[in-house]
Amino acid sequence: MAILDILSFPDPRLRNKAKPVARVGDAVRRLIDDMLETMYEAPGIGLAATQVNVAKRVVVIDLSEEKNQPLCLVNPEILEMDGAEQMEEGCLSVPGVYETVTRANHIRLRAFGRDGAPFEMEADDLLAVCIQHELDHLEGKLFVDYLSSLKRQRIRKKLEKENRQREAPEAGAYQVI
Ligand code: GNR
Ligand code: NI
Repeated sequence: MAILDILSFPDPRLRNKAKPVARVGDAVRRLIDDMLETMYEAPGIGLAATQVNVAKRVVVIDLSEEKNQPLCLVNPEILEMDGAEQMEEGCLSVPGVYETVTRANHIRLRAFGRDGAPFEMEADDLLAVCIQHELDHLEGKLFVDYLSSLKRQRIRKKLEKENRQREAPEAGAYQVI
């Protein structure tokens, strides 16, 4: 298992469109396990492969308090969406930013699991929102795309500065990690 690096907005690699997984073999299972470890460590309630710079249609989610109910979605497809709900969203790729987004509050979904078996499920509220947020990542879409361009521009400037700081800390300035 390994903790993977999470890309930060506005990294252009977050705009890559993920490709379907042909077969759930050892490499995909390893990716899923590394993504789960990375998500739990962050911590977050979901993670899409796009965020760790892997262009495959793989998502992990865990909404449980105890972080012991992982949900793995390979090649997920939304079959139905219903209703609307506003929720404050955050994203591990847009750290420190929380904004309200409107999404469907009920969905039906088909996907393959970690065992490679297909399944269908229904999801409501936070789980439905989280699944839509993760599926957007697989399309190269971020929750900030639902905000006004002015807000997005402000967020971009703030994170560009933070990303620069993180990549090249000023000479003489100790970085506490
Ligand atoms: O940890 C996360 N919390 C969250 C809260 C509201 C709506 C969506 C999310 S997903 C996010 C983790 C993440 O960035 N997944 O891509
Ligand atoms: Ni996200």
